[in-house]
Amino acid sequence: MMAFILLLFAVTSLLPSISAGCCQNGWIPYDGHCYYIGYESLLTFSEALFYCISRDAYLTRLDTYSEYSFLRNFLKKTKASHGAWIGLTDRTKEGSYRWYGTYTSPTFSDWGPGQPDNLGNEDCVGIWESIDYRWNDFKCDSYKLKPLCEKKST
Ligand SMILES: [Ca+2]
Ligand SMILES: [Ca+2]
Repeated sequence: MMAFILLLFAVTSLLPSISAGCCQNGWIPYDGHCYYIGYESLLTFSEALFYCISRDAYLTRLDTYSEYSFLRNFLKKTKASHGAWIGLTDRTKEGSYRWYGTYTSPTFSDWGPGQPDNLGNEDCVGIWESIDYRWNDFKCDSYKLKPLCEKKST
């Protein structure tokens, strides 16, 4: 018992040095950032933007493939989300996808088969269960997905 308590103490005292920062309750930590999947909400792209802003966050920008892999696996594992918006859109110029907020081009992509197809003018990107949690372009204002928010950890 004593050994267990000592071990517990050793582990908890190590924690602050392991994690680079802190995330609020319900937020998922990864590599200095915190993520939140609004499982309870089905929103349009614009609504998802506001959903994240109202939580001092932004619609997730996938800067690295490892960040994407982590989130994709998380969505797959929890299965509670059939799809989630990321902050990628070609609303400004058709075919030119940029991250919302920074207007930077993505450094990688993981489109599902045949996507993006801009079917009926689709300009907003989500990670979608039907294509094994890869990317699809959706209609921004008529399709509803869960918001996937991101912020820096504190
Ligand atoms: Ca488009
Ligand atoms: Ca599409």
